[in-house]
Amino acid sequence: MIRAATGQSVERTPVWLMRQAGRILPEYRAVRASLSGFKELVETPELAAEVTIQPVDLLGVDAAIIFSDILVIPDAMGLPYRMEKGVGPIFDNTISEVSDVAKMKIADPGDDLKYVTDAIAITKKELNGRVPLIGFAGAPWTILSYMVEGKGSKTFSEARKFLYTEPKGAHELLDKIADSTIAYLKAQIEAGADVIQLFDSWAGILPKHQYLEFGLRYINKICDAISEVPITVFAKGAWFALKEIGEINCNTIGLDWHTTPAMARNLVGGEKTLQGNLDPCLLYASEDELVKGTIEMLENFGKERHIANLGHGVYPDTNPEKVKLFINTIKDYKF
Ligand code: 1CP
Repeated sequence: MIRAATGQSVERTPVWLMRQAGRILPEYRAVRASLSGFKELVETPELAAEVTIQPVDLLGVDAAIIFSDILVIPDAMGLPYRMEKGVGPIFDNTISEVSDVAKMKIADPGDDLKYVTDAIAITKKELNGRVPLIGFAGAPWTILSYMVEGKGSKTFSEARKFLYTEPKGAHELLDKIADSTIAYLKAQIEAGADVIQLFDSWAGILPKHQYLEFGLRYINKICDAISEVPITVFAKGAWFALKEIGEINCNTIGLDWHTTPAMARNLVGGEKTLQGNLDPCLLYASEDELVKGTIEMLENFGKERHIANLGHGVYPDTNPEKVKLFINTIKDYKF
């Protein structure tokens, strides 16, 4: 995976799945059932390490991704979240005006996020070099969305309203999130993360000019600050900004299923690795259709500079056997 990310030759296409830890495995649910909730799992390094390694052992993926959440950053900046069963994350306090932004601090990873770096150190030791470990964070725009909205949303119109009504406050907040994220990612790398991925899950809801101003500007700042390990930018729905994303100081660009490999390659040029992008719903189709679609994806990206993945996180009700078929089809394919 590291060779694919840095443009070196590979014997086959590497594969992992976004949201591979948690969600689909009964073995994950068994660990989770013994605890008070999601937060306890994330904040207990030995258990976070255990569920991080499960997909490596049980599914055979070529990378592990540390079990955590993008929302640990607002938590460390002074906006705690809780995970409500059947609802998702809830913030009891939110950002609604510029004076709220001033109250946010820059996260200190050595203090506020030590549970993540401890989990990374334990995972690295237990993986013992079998596969690389991916560290991650949310991109500033997506993190701002949750801090303003206070929960998930279909439209994130409160967060989008904030960009129009408080543009100066939005920039101040995005800058604080970016600085917190840089410190956090550097701490993850120091603890042992081999690759970093930024998740900009809500990139696609902004018009292009706003995404360049409030989204990519801060992804740029983070990527310019991280040169220790390869970095992947996954900006979901941001097909309209692929050319600009191709100019960022990153190694790999994650793609959702709205983009064809040819379109993406054409827009970003030959210097980046592409990651993705099978429609996660194809895992609900027949085995024959899944194998056919997976091989088509491999052939369309080509052997070099591709890391196979889905176009977004695997859905919780996906049959793990189908996930194994997806992975094994990639591992067995000969170019
Ligand atoms: O009770 C539970 O088990 C909670 C479910 C859960 C899990 C397993 C949440 C709540 N987060 C996670 C783990 C998680 N989240 C990981 C690590 C494990 C892995 O990759 O398998 C990662 C990388 C994330 C990232 C994440 N969290 C994103 C970005 C990726 C994406 O899917 O777009 C986002 C947007 C979140 C926020 C979040 N956390 C959890 C939920 C339900 C949500 C979405 C809230 C919403 O907008 O409705």
